[in-house]
Amino acid sequence: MSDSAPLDPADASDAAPEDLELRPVDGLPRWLGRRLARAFLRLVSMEENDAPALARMVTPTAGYFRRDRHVHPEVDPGSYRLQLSGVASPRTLTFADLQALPRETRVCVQECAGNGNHIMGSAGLCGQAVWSGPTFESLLELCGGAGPATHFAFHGLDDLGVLKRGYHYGLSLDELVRSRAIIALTMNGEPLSRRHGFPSRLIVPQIYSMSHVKWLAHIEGKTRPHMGIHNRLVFTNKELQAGKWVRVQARWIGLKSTIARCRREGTGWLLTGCAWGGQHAVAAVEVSTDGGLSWQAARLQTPAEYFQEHPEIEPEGLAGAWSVFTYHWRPAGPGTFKIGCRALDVHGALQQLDNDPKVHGHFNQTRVKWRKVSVPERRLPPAQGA
Ligand SMILES: Nc1nc2c(c(=O)[nH]1)N[C@H]1C(S)=C(S)[C@@H](COP(=O)(O)O)O[C@H]1N2
Ligand SMILES: [Mo]
Repeated sequence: MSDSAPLDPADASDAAPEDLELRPVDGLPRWLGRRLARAFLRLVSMEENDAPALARMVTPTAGYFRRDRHVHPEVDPGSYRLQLSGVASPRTLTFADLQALPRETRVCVQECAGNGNHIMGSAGLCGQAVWSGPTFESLLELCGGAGPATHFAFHGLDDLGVLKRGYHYGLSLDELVRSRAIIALTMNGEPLSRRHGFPSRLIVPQIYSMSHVKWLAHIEGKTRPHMGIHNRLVFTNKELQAGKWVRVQARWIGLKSTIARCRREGTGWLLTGCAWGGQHAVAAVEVSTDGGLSWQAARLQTPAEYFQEHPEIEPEGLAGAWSVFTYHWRPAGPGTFKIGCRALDVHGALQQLDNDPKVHGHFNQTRVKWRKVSVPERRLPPAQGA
């Protein structure tokens, strides 16, 4: 079936809404309703993306999800300094120094580690933007290499009051190199906005975004893992390993997908969404419109296909970027349906219906995200000339 089936002429006067609401089956939106859930999330400094924005390859900056601790420092680029310590030759860089360095681009899923957990349900704490800036490795080169450092802590300028320090998160040198981390200076072709970390932030493709430290002030080389509160406690799960439950830190994004939009198309509906995560590229997405009794193949558009006319984006810059999928849905009639999708990666791993039973906690929720959708009665078009 073609991707844009010609519109049924009857649709022009069809009064059915263009988009159908996709209602999460669990979490705050289910218990409180959508608006109260949003207000609650705002109270704890979370703003979700509207679902339809996730049905696209690039999530617009306006409305892009936000997650922090209520504090958004206003940084003067003239007096801004980025300190690099614990490396072979420590340095302090100005904003102009950073801007003068060669840049690379990353098309990168950003996802809060707790996105889509049983409390939030809605799975809007994610997005995919185009980021550019010097690579983390190029900064190390400026400093004569990592020196003794095997791990790095990234410190933000957002003073958190009680904790007396800015937000901070640590990763290993190996993780930063494998993920091709960059110090982003732009988002979707514009300088970073204040809420997303101006003047610079860390971007770590394929690793959950608690590590994407905004308003970056200090990169601290260390000889052992950084065990600040966010590493040690806040973003951790318990995992069953060799018969014992051990605490593990949120890291690599798991295999996921979500249906983000359901809009009228011809005599039926077009479901659109995105699929990402895991350590391997997404190979296929399947959609179920009967609560998992049956699954049908969706049509996938990979980031490589979408960005082929953008030679400035190297293939390595697309690692971990999400694919977008579409599915033409022709429900037999009106009613309420439970719809969901699951991703399959190029090595045959399939997204599961439930979270891994050997993992307890709010993070890395890979289970299929069901949505309820009410398909209206089709109204007959008014008689011609009426
Ligand atoms: N300085 C700083 N960086 C931060 C945070 C923060 O509170 N302070 N929150 C982190 C978390 S938990 C997430 S999910 C992402 C969200 O990035 P965004 O607000 O640009 O969407 O930023 C990360 N970087
Ligand atoms: Mo987060």
